[in-house]
Amino acid sequence: MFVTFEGPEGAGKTTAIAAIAHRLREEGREVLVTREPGSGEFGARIRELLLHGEAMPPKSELFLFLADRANHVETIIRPALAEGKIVLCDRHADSTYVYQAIVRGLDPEFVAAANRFATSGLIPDATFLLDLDPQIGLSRIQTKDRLDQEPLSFHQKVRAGFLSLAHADPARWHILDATQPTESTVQSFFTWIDQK
Ligand code: Z5A
Repeated sequence: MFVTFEGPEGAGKTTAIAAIAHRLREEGREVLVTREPGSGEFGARIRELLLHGEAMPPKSELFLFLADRANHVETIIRPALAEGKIVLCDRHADSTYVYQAIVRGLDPEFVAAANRFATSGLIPDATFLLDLDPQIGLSRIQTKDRLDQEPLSFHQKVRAGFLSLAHADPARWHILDATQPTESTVQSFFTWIDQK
C-alpha cells in the first residue's frame, strides 16, 4: 500500500505520519516512513541543494526533484512495497505538479510526463491533502528553508493548486482540515485503510 501526504507548509504532515506509523506498528503492520525530497544519502544531498542552496532556475529545481524521486522510487519505495510494507510518504509527485508546474509555471504536460517517467508509473493508492490557510501553516514553522521564504501569494497558489488536483480525482484524494488536531487525520487514515 502506497500512501502519500501533501499540503502547504506547516500543515502537519510529518506529525500525522509519525502518529499513523506508530498506530500501524502497534497493530503489527510493517511500515516504511519516507519523504521527498531527501530519502537516503543520495536524496539527502539533493535536499541540501534544493532547500538550503542558492536560488536556481525553476527548470533546475524540477530536475533535482525528479532525480530524487527516480532514485527514491527505485531504491526505497518499490522494494518496500514488494516486501508488503505500508509506505507512508511525506510529499511525492503531486508536489512537483503543484510547485513546479502550477506555481512556478513550467509546462504542465511536460511536468506530468516527467513525473510518470521518474516514478515508472507508480501512483499512490491514496493521497491525503492536509489543507489549511498558508498563513496558519507558516506561523507554525520555526526554521524557514529557501522555499518557505517565498511570499504569501506563492503559498496561496500552492494551496489552490493542491485543492484543484484533489477535486479532480476524488477517488484517490482525501481532503482533510489541517487546523484540526492530529488525531483527526489519524482517524481519517484508519477509516480509509480499514475499508481496504
Ligand atoms: N517541493 C517542491 O517544490 N517540489 C517537489 O516535488 C517536492 C517538494 C517533493 C520541502 O520542504 C519543500 O520542497 C516544500 C515543497 C517543496 N516547500 N516549501 N515551502 P520540507 O520537506 O522541509 O517541508 P514541508 O514538506 O513543507 O513540511 P513542513 O514545513 O515541515 O511541514 P509539515 O510536515 O506539514 O508539518 P509538521 O512538521 O508536522 O508540523 C509543523 C509544526 O506544526 C510543528 O511545530 C508541529 O508541532 C505543528 N503541528 C503539526 N500538526 C498540528 C496540528 N494539527 N495543530 C497545530 N499544530 C500542529
